[in-house]
Amino acid sequence: MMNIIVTGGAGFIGANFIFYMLRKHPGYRIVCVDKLTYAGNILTLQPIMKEPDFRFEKLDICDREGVYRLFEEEKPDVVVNFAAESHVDRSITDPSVFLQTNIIGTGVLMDACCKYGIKRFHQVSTDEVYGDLPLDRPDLFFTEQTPLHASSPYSASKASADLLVMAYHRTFGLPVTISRCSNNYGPYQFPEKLIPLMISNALTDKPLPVYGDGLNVRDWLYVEDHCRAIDLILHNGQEGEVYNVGGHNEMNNITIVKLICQELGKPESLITYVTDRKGHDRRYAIDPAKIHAELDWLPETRFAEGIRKTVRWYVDNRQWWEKILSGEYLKG
Ligand code: TDX
Repeated sequence: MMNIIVTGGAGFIGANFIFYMLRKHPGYRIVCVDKLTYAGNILTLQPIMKEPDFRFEKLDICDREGVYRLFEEEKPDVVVNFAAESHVDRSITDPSVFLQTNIIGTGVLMDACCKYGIKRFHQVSTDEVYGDLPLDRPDLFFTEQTPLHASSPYSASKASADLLVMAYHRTFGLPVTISRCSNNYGPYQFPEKLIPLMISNALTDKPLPVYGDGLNVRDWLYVEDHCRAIDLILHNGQEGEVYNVGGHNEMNNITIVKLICQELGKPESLITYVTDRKGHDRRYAIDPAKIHAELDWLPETRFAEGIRKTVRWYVDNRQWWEKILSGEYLKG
């Protein structure tokens, strides 16, 4: 039995994690904390809202009083922090909210953990904290020892939070773990990120905006594989450790966009090359050897299968993303 606070649980990975945990561990209690920013969608959680083992609390992780009150009420065993501003392009337009939520918010949560006691604080981080790798060195991968070298205000805020988490471990003995995942994809991803944006645009016959030459490489991870990795880390991971989660599944952007066109039977003439992102990272690639060796984790979903399932989900759940595009989802 565990009582788990999941922050950012109305967002993409957080919601998938909640569904995964409720399925996998009947009897566990999940308390979802979410500020419901543009990226949080309460409609995603509708099917579980009345479950006896689930509670939803609209709350900003920067709201110290609110967070402390919740800890007093719930006395959680574990906190998993998904709450973050996560879109690189938005961090280039306006970095300040990234610093606030991603760094200060993480600090508030850990202060609450120190004050009320916790068995584990898990920070969900990203491979972007390592910066990028060159395209002409396919032999190089990010390991947990790779120095932090963030490129965007977003990744710098996540790297800062990671440093803070390790500092709370060393200074206050907080039992922490960190996972650094590669690019996730799957159901419920907000249609501003590459894959859902391209699917929803293609389905509505809109242009498919590919940045620069489209040759940037990402290491794609099906969201459910990521959820399974976090579950393993919570149960068997070692305190004070960082685990990279990725799957030797590198693809460049243009290949993915063409695959989506093919899958949907849409013409490649929808593809439009647009101005490159500022400071655009060339390649991310994770070496997942540590989590494989220590926790016996490997990704199970091959990209061909995962992308097919994801495209199918967006086709079958059109109203989910149409309500986002129309803004209706913000009304709840
Ligand atoms: O319209 C687009 N056109 C395009 O070519 C968008 C939105 C993206 N891209 C490119 C930029 C990247 O090379 O696609 C690639 C993926 O872009 P994003 O989906 O924005 O993801 P990325 O920048 O790689 O960051 C993601 O992975 C790491 C998440 O957004 C982060 O939150 C996570 O930490």
